Amino acid sequence: YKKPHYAGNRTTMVHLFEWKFKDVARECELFLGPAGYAGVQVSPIHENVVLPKRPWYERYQVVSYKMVTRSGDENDFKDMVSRCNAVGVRVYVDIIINHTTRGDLGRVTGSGGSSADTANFLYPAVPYAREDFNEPCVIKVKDYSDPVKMRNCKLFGLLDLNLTREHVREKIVDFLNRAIDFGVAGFRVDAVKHMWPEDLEVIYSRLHDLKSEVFGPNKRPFIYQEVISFDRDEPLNKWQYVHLAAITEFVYGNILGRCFRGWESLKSLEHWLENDRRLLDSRDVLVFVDNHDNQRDGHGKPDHVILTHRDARLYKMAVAFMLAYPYGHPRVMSSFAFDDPNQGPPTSDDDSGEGRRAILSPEPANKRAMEVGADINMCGNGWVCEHRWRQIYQMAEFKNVVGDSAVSNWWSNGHNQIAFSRGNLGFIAFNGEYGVDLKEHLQTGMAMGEYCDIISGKKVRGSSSEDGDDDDDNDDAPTTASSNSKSNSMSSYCSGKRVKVEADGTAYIEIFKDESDGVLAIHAEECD
Ligand code: LM2
Ligand code: CA
Repeated sequence: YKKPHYAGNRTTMVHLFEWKFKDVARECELFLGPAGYAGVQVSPIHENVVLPKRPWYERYQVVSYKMVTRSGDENDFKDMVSRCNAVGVRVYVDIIINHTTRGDLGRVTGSGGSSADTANFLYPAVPYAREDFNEPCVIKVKDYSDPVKMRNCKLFGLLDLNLTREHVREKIVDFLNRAIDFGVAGFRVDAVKHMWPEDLEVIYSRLHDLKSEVFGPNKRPFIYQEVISFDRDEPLNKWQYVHLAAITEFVYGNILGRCFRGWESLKSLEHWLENDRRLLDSRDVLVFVDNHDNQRDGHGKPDHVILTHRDARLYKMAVAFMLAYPYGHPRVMSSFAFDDPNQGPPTSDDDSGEGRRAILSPEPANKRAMEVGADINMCGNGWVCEHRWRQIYQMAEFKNVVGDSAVSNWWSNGHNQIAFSRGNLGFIAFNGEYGVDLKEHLQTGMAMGEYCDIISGKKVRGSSSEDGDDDDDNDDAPTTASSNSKSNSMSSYCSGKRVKVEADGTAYIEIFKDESDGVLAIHAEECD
């Protein structure tokens, strides 16, 4: 359950938080696939309670396992999964199996029109009734060390399912297997600390193999369990679940936040990830700089450690580090902007139904204009789309190119300027000093040649909209950024800094203190 089953050399997934499935499908074809992203995590797909003002978190309150949400219905979901798979982008679903809705909501209606009587534990569309839930009790802060209360009481007042019951297990497993049979590659499991490992083990073991037409025979789903856990001495911790499947590693974003905010030196990153005993093994974890929860916790708090798109310059540096240094399976966050941390996505704020779509409105006349090479950042309407930032998507490509080559040629100025290579395939340098330039001759480990920095710019290849478009409409698969030999042969230039690597592998590297980005990166596929 720890393999993500990415296609080809791909390595990085994106969380398209609250996107509509129609938009996700289009994003797979027009951007994620061509950019070399490996996967997409989508918001929960089961029917949820409809709450006043439509906060984002209503999707964490389950009414039934009908696949109808504001992201779309079952057909939209199914269509999205096959279209993303067709362009080599895998789909992972956020699943809420610990609970249903709050119990004090009375009679409610779900996003698919089903009703529930929460006071009486009745969810006829599943169906669930009183006996499917644990005895009501509420988890208080002081209970965080009590395994029984943590697993059997209500988290935030959310009615707690009794996962030891065969009926409950069946309903959950059927739901997950429907998603697997549509072609998803795995799941993010919500609130894992609040469930017994033994129950999860039974549920995972009953899942179907992944769809063999897409993944080949006998492949198990990728499962990454959300366990917010920082240390071994916590009574409930990630070591109690890591034998089952992968874990979302929350220590990681804290470390990168501390270092890139300057609370610790960047130099200390040289051995930190190998030596910190709070971290799980690289093969066991999903890593991220921020997620949909902790990007909200820090709202308005200047001492918050987690970096988000709001601290754009530092954020891009931290994400670049995540994608350059080999540790875990990285996930890039793609957010919508908010003033109120409860506020729902731009999609939900108008009653016309469509809402403000993330991108691509109006429909581009020429699909090819949307391709990576065009460097068009089309997101708007309140959608941040970090995954489309050049510095981020080109680092996802960097990670694909360097593969599993080792870290070498580590350099630092003793403080906050660092650099390292990934074999002879990639090299990256960071200037995390305030008010100090980085100007150094450094060993890049790379072959002689002139490289184009993928942070300050990109290799611009002959404009795709002008190449006499006879693009065959039957050919839906977009050309990928690295295999587009047609445009490689056309005139191309580097829109960013050039880095000249000498015969001995050294290069003169400059990152000035006032540059918009404090990082520079080159890899073997962006070379003249
Ligand atoms: C998670 N992981 O374990 C999700 O990542 C997190 O986003 C979910 O909480 C949580 N578990 C439950 O699935 C979110 C949100 C909560 C929200 C719940 C339920 O972060 O704030 O709780 O979804 O919708 C909200 C209110 C909370 C209130 C609760 C019950 O924010 O104040 O509790 O509803 O009304 C009194
Ligand atoms: Ca529970």
